[in-house]
Amino acid sequence: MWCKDQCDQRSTLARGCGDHCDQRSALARRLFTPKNPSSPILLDYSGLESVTGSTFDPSIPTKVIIHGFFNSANLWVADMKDAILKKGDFNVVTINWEKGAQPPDYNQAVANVRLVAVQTYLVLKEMVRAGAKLQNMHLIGHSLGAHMAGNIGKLLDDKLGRISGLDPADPDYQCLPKIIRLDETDAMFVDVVHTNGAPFSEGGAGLIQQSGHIDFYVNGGKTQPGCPNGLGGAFSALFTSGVEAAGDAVSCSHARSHDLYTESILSDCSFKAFPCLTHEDYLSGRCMTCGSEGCGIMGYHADQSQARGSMFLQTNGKSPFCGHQYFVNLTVSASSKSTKGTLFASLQGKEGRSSFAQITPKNSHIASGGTIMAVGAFSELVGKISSVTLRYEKYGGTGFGAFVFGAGRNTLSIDAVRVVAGDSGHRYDACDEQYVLNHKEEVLVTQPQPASC
Ligand SMILES: [Ca+2]
Repeated sequence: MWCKDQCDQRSTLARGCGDHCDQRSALARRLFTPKNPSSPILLDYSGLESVTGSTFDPSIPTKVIIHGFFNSANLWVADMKDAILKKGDFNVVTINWEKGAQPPDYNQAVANVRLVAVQTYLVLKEMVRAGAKLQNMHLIGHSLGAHMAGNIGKLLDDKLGRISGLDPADPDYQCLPKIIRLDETDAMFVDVVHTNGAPFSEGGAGLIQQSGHIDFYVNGGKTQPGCPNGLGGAFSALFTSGVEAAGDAVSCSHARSHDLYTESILSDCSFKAFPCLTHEDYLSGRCMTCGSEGCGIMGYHADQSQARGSMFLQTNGKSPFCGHQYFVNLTVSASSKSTKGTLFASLQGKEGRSSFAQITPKNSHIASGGTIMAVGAFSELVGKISSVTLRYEKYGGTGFGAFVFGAGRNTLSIDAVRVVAGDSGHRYDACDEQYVLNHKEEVLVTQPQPASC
């Protein structure tokens, strides 16, 4: 086992044979700095020289990136490292514990988390001896790596500057004491991004419970748009595209957390998130103001906001994920029969027009006389809204040829449209006429006079 492959932890520390152990276990702490942005220097915990003899600069902040189960520091970790070094002058350490995080033995990987945490802690201590400050250190961990960051923070007496937990792993951690899992006591500021907190039986891999000073529930925090749905989606991928695609399907929502975080580092779009108690409340438009607590900023820039607590935001299903939050409320005509399909909207205003954003889940049930409430992520801010363009795409049904079942209707009629901008609180209403949406046709919704709806 990997744990046994490692030198015994106590004797290792006593002998100071960290380098030797690392070689045997393929564990690597790779240091990148502005002086060596692409050629890593390996750090060990055998003494101060490992740090002082490297390009490590104690006067600039340090970022440590930690991957999770069935992963390595060669994948998204490398992309995040590049984005951070593009952002500014930092020491970036990537922790590669690939061999200890290998499937199928998840429980062994959980045990290894504690071991790698101790070894990483020892390296950070050497950095402090070299003159670095704990408050300038920021650990970013995905899945099991998030809990490892929490363990390291605890070993450093909770004096770390910041931990960002990216969809902290759920299996073996849910409801465990805070000392074992990532929580808000592990650093001076702990921000958590939830993307795959659905139940494990439905393909969820992340914790849904609040774990930081600020928790971001992206698209509700359970599953992500653009990802196959849970285990059903994985089985479907298995039969249609093979084992690798099935693995991607399972991890898609879980992996979205680090994709979002990496995008947030250099994006001009702010990933603004609104304080709210539940996703249902958020989608029903009850939380489109920042209130007294203030709005959060999901991702790398979370520390630029004073907001705390549970925050919600919607994103796009593919990169660029970030969008401006607009609440859209549509009243379906009672004369329009129930159907199944997807609705999109584009906004026009004084400052321009937005691209189309999907405002209902794909192939939703749309009830006759019902209300559709959603928050969409729009790519552009448009200023005061002057019109809205709607597009309806009916569900094509299942089957083929003459044997297609469950398809949506060709037409959907809407009686009223309301849009509320999350950034300004500005409201747009239109309700003077019935808007008839034919399949895939764009319909412009205007209201020449102020609406009384
Ligand atoms: Ca903890």
